[in-house]
Parts: sequence; structure tokens; C-alpha cells
Amino acid sequence: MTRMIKGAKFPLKAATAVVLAATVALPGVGWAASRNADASDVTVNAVTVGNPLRLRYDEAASAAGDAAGDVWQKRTLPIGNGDMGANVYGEVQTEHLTFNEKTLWTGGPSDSRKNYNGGNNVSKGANGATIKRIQQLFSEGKNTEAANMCDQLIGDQEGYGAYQAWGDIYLKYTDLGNGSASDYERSLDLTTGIAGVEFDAAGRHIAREFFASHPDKVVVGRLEASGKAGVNVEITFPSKQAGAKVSASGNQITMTGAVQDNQLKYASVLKVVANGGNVKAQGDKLVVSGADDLTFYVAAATDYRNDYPVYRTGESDAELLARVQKTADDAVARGYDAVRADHVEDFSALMNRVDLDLGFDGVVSERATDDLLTAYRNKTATAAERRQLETMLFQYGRYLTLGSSREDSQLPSNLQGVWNNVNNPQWASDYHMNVNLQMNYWPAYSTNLAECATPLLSYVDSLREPGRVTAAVYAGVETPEGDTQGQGFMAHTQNTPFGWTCPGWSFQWGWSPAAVPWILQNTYDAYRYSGDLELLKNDIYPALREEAQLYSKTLIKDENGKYISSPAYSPEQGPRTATNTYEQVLVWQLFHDAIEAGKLVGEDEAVLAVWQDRFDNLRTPIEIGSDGQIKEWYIEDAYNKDADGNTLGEGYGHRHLSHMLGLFPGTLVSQDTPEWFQAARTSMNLRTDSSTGWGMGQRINTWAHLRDGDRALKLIGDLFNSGIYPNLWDTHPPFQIDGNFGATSGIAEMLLQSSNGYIDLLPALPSEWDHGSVSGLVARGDFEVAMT
Ligand code: FUC
Repeated sequence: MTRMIKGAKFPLKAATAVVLAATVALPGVGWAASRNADASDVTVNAVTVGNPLRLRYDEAASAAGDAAGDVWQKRTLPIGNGDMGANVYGEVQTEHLTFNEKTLWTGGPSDSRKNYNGGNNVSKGANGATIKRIQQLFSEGKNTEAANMCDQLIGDQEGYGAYQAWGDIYLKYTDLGNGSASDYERSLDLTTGIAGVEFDAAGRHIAREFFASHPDKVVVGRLEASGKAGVNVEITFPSKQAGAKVSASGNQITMTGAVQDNQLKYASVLKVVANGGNVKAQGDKLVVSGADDLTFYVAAATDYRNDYPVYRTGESDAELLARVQKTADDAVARGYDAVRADHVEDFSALMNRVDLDLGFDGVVSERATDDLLTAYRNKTATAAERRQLETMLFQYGRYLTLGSSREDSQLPSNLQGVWNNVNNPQWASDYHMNVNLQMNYWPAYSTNLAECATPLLSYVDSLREPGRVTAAVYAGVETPEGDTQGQGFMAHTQNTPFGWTCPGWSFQWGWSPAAVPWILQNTYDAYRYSGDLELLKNDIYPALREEAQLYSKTLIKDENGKYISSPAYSPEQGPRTATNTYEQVLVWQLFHDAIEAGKLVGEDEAVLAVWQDRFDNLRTPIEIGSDGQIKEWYIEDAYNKDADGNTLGEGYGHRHLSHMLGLFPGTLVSQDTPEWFQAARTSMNLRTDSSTGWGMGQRINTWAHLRDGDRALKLIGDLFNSGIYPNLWDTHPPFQIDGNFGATSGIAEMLLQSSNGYIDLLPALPSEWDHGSVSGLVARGDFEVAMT
């Protein structure tokens, strides 16, 4: 049961009356529910109420003059259903969509890698002997020797792999000539999940729409054209994988094959229904003529299953294709109207759970979205336009969550969600856990999309079995055969869907055992937000318990008899040390949460007693340096210097905020610990605001937890200036989706916080946000909050 809190009034300005009038005039529905793709303009009390959550452009993706390699990431519009994604270019003569399915990866087990072992290198880790030697050297003060030996705490690169591109869908009009289009509009309605393209060309009106249906598991396209000639197009769907078999027959294009690197099987079916027209198969293409309207449905799957150590379903080629064929046939049989209606109902029900108006008063900017972004940047946007764009950015993160992670998705959203146009994306478009995967799921619970984090819970749980091998190789912690609870699992900075849990192939970025305690904060939040004890017991606690067991064994005592995690490296800079703030804060939270959860599920008293001992005798995670800052390394004195004045890390402007994790997302530092809180503020000023896309995303959340709304809003402005592309995707650069989720979470944290045992309304409200309303935000303890 969700309880409602009403209240937390902040002063209403006169203009707010417009919002209220409009809201009253549309009874029973929020702003979002009152809009749909077909009727996006309603006039209420002489105020034009458009759809503030509709991205809109007046040219095709390729027409804006970007470098060819940039068009996809900067301009195209993403749709997705959690497992599949597509990007719409909106081209005039030849429409183009990139297509993705999230399990299509290279790497992992393969005929050519019979000994694939998650990257673990037994001779380097030496069953824990290497780490013990390093710990010993640090404790003897032989820091240089210890630091050098850290280079042995690495794994192998072989078999890492990368997220792959599936293929491209082209719809080439055979009767539009080469002329340009007029009255062009390309749009993405965040409330319905429908992308639209409309224009006039060659004397005809052309209309298209595209969406990715979660209920029917298909990507759908619809083409219409005015005039007697109907829709005349050639459809192709080439693969991006070498050796794929693509053939057209009847009214469908079938693609099958196996990824050359690892023999992962894949199959897709694109099936066309051309009302009143003709469909002919020619080689690998479908030629459609004279259709009143044309609909295509795409179903796709691989034989991937997240099941260690084989990671395959065991299906034959024929079985996989039959599964995909059935999905496509079922959608065709249900028909366009039913599939579309169910998609809109499914999608908008989730989107409409949160209704936010930061104060745009129902006035929707007439500028196209890219122009609105430019106006925001060069300060020519009105206050209402700024509030609209900020609201849009907030809801876009929720939209992208729905597109890249639904309750039954096979994998969580990766560095690009589900969207990818190349076979060698940056950082393999993998799962990075030294901030990125965490950030992807920061907004899931607070913005009322808890079920979308289900794939994260199963993914984290799936790291346990391969991670036990890593724990044995690098930390000497063995789980005997048959021990299903496990003695401890380890994973580090980056991992893949094939249980790649070793440290990276360089200690310098790869070593990060505390990444697991950190991601366990996300999964424990599934309980803290919902209060669902069954969920805690079955899906969250097993991994939390196993990780607490691991650290119970791996912590060592320092010279003062306090427990430390050694060696340590602060992502991704600075010295290698016996321990540091990142490790200690995350280990503190691990034991804090594991003890709390353990008591709730009736954990064995003896086990709890060990955890309590580690928790009580942990070296204090937070230390304050001579500049009044939270130290990142305990050898730090003034900011970023040791006592001898040597520079430690990159310092000012470094993107990571690894020493701030006690403040956000952790619960160690808050306004209730005033000295640390003040030091956190000092640290944030010393670190400066300048950063990459996700770095600014993290800063918004962190400043929100410092209760400084004006600074948080300033960072939203910084993000718009240098971290957001015209399609509102976040850029590192290049495109990396974590910053979108960070921004959405940050805006939620500005309006509502609940990490410290109470509900904090408007903790970081910028002075510019002087009126507005929100409903549907969620606080821990299963509260849903509405406030004006
Ligand atoms: C972390 C960051 C990098 C990048 C990568 C995907 O390692 O330090 O900046 O975002 O993740």
C-alpha cells in the first residue's frame, strides 16, 4: 500500500493560477495523461497547452550538418522496450533506423576460448598470496614496493568482448524524387513512447511513426502517404555482423547467424503488412507498392541466457528462429491498432506516475528542442522555457529507463542503455561499476519505476558464481562446492554479461573491489523504498550477505587495531594505498546495511556478531584535511597534497567524487553530522564543477544532498552547456547514458530526499524554481509524495 503525503506548500506566484486552471479543466488526469501523440494541442483558458514532453525537430537527423560519425549520437531519437532498441533518423527519401537487441555481445565462452575464466589470472592472483604480500609490504611501510606489486592484481583482456550493433532498417521511397521536404517535423513523445516523422515532399504528405512495444516484444513502424499512389518503398535490413544470412521471402526479411567471436546465435524477423498494396520479396529486400498504409514489426533474440558458466539457452538454430517468428506472427495477428493501443497504455501508465511542473505554467515553447537547448545555453530562453527543458530532461531519464530496462529485461541498461550503432563502442558499452551502473539506477526507485530495476537485481546476483572464482584467485577466499550461500564474491570496475569479474588488465583503472558494496546500495534500496520483506529475502539479501561474509574475511587490522580494506585505489586517480576513503565508506555502508537486513530476515546471531565487530572496529571512514576537506586518501593533508606537499591525484576538476559517497548515495554523511557535512561542502568546492556528462550528473545529486539548490541548478545548466546533445542524450563525450539518469535522479533529490530515516521535502530548491508542483515521487518507506 502506498500512502500519500500532501503538503509542503511553497509560495504560489500569480502565474501559478494558470497551471491550476488548466489542471482543473482536465479533470482526473495529470498533464501527461491529457496529451497524446495525435492531439498534442489543447486550449485551456486561452493558454495554449502543448505537450511539454515532446521532443521536436524541424529537420532530419543528417540535415543539421554534423560530422557523419556524430549524427547518430547527437540527433537520432531512441525508442526501446527494455530488450530491444532503435534510433530514428527521420530521413526524407530513405528512412533509417539503427536496431539493437541487448544480449548481442562478443566475448565470454567460445570455441576459441575453451578456458574462458572471466578474465581471472590464477598466476597473478596466486590464490590470495599476492594481495597478502602487498598488505604486508604496506604494513611495513614499504609503500613503493607495495604499490608496484599492485600491478600484479590484474586479469586478462582476452574474452572481454563488446556490446554489438545488430543491423539497420532502411525504408527507401521509390516515388519521392530527390527534392527537399517542407513542413518537416520529427518528434518523440515521452508520454507515449512514439517517435513521429511528418513532411510534405513531391506533392504528397508523408507520415511515419515508430515505437518499441513491451507488451508485444516488437519494434513497430507505420508508414502513410497521401494521394492515390499510396506507400511505395523498398525495405532492407542488413546485419552489422559478419557472416549473417539475410533473406527476404513472402512478406518478411529473416536474419540469422552466429557471432563469429563466440558463436552466440541470433535471429530476427521483420514482417510487413501492406494494406491494399503489394509486397514482393527480391533477394534480401521487400518491395512494397501502392499500399494505403504499411506496418512493419521486428522481433529479435539471441540464445544468450545469464546462466554461469555456459551463458546459453541451449536452443538450436531452428528453435531460436521459431521463437522469434512466433513473436512477429503474434504481433501481426493482433494488428497495428491493438499493438499500438497496448503499447501506449503500458508506456504511459509508467511515465504518468510522476507529473512534474517546475514552473513553465502550461506555456510550451514554440522552439524546436535543439533550438530550445541553444537558447538555454546562450541565455535567450525565457524562465518558462528553462523550466520546460529541465522538466523534459527529468522525464527523459525516466523515458530512457523504460526504453532500456523493464521488469523482464534480460540484462540491465549498459553504458548506452540498449542503443548502439557500432561493434566497438566506447568502453565496450559494458557494465562499469565504479559509478556508471549505479548512476543508471539512481532514479529508478525515487521516480516511481521500481520494477525497471529488476534486471539490476538479477544481474548483481548473477555476479556471485563467477565472482567466487575471482574471490578465490585474488583474495584466497574459497567457496567449497555445494555451498550455495557462498563465502564471498568479488567483481571490480567493469564486467560483462558473461561473468567477467576479474580486475581489469591494468590495476590503474581495473581494481575496485568496493564496486560490489557500492552496487549493493542500489539493490538494497529496492527494499528500503518498498519495504518488501519477501523481495529482500529472496532477491537482495543473498548477495548482500555473501559480500559481508567476504569482507569479514578480507579486512585486516591496521597499526591501531582498526579494520581496513587493503590495497585500495580511488577511481581513477591518485596513489595506491593501504586503504582510502572510497573503500572504507563503502565497506561501512555494506556492514551497516547487511546488519540491518540480517536482523530483518532472521540471520544467525553468530554471523551478525562478526559483522557487528567489523562495523564497530572499522577505521573511521571520514577524515578531515587541513583545508577543511574530506580527505580522499588518508595520507592527504591539504587538498590533493600529502604532508610533504606532493601532489596526489588529478585534483581540481577530477570527474570522480569517490570521497563523497558517504553523502550521496550513502547515509554516513548528512546535515545530521554537521562537521563532516561542512567538510563535504568544502571538498565539493575544491573539486570544482567542471566535469564530464556523468560527472556533472553526480555533482547535481551531491549538491542536492548538500541542500544547495542554486548550485544544483547551476550544474544542470553546466550539463546543458557541455553534456547534453540536441537529442538530449548525455555525452561523456561520446554518448554515455549514465549522465541522463544522474540528471533525473538529481532533480528528484532536489525535490525530495529520504536517505536518513525521515522524509525531507524540497531539501534543495533553487530560488529560480519559485513555483510548481510534483506528484508521484517516492520516498523510502513506501511513500508516494505529491506537493505544490
Ligand atoms: C569510468 C569513468 C570514465 C568512463 C567509464 C565508462 O571508468 O572514469 O570516465 O565514464 O567509466
